[in-house]
Amino acid sequence: MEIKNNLILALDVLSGKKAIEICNQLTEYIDTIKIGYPLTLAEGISIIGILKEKFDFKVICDYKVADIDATNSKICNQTFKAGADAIICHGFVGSDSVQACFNSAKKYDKELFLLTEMSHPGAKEFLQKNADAIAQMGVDMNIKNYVAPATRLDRLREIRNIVGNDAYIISPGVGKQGGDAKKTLKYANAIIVGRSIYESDNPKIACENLIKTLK
Ligand code: 3DU
Repeated sequence: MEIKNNLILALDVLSGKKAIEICNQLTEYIDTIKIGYPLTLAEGISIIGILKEKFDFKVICDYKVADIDATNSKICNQTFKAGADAIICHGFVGSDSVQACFNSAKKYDKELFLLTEMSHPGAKEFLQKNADAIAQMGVDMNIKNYVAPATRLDRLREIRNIVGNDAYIISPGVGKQGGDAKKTLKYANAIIVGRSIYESDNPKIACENLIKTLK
């Protein structure tokens, strides 16, 4: 996936109006957004098509799909039918569940991102212990796209080592969660940034300043 400025906007606002208002200010800098349950539950799945039509952005749906294979297929199919360019699934559920998501992405000619380790402190309790194995499972399955944390660069580096340089890693946790944008991009292909842009008094300036730090 080609991502402008290697920056994905996480748009966890709670109304379509607010989402559009923020996107309007950022079209110069951003061509890819990530939406998740906050905006989708507030507005319905049609928000994907609405944003795509208005902005021609790539939309990654962070639905962290984590169910049995049959249910995962339905979730992914519905998401791609609604216009998503990519979906994020959890890996801890195992290869059959992940394969169902991958098959759906292939059917719609869209992308799947496999979530390895999360960025928050709680990820150390359970997920971290299995993150390397989750990444290796992705490699064995021929998955090309991954999500790995900006908040623990040693872990991000290790996951990069496992998935290899040809894999595409997007990394959340920059800004509000403490991760550094430039350091993260040593190992990740793109950073995911939410609150430090959309909660800012001036999202355009916040975005512009962040991009300057990447140079
Ligand atoms: O912390 P921020 O506001 O910059 O947003 C980060 C986004 O990335 C947010 O949508 C969150 O749900 C998502 N995310 C993580 O923060 C950490 C993960 O491991 C995976 C997704």
